[in-house]
Amino acid sequence: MDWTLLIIKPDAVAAGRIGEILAMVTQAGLRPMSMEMRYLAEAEVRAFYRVHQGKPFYEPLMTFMTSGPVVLCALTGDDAVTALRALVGVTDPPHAAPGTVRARFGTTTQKNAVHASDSPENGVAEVSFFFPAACLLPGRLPA
Ligand code: FUP
Repeated sequence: MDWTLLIIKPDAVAAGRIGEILAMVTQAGLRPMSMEMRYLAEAEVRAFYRVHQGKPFYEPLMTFMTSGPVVLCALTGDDAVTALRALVGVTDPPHAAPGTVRARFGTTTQKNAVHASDSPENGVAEVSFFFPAACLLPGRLPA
């Protein structure tokens, strides 16, 4: 069983898409284990996206990700990482397959509606970044 982190980004929250996105996620068999809606602090966003530091889109991404509330959602399921990435579609919404979350609700590479972990290792790391293991009972994170 994988863990994966879904973030419904400020653009999709502002557009009123939380319910539709969560419906797609649960209908795909993914199981939400912990969820929180709030603004992210700039320091959190900087740490979360640290692998992209120095890239031209990094500073604009900080501004965007702190521009409004997000929904953080820890998901589990068999092959949850692969299942969520398939449901979400590729990074650039115009290139995302029809029916995917980003095709339906994203607009640009930056305002692409959601984040989804890209590997099982990153899934555990990203869920742990936002949620203490105690919030995830009974499906505790692997040690
Ligand atoms: P993804 O794994 O699909 O979220 O995409 P990446 O890890 O490549 O990108 C990380 C974040 O940077 C995404 F939120 C989108 C943003 N980004 C840009 O804003 N501009 C770019 O040219 C590439 C990525």
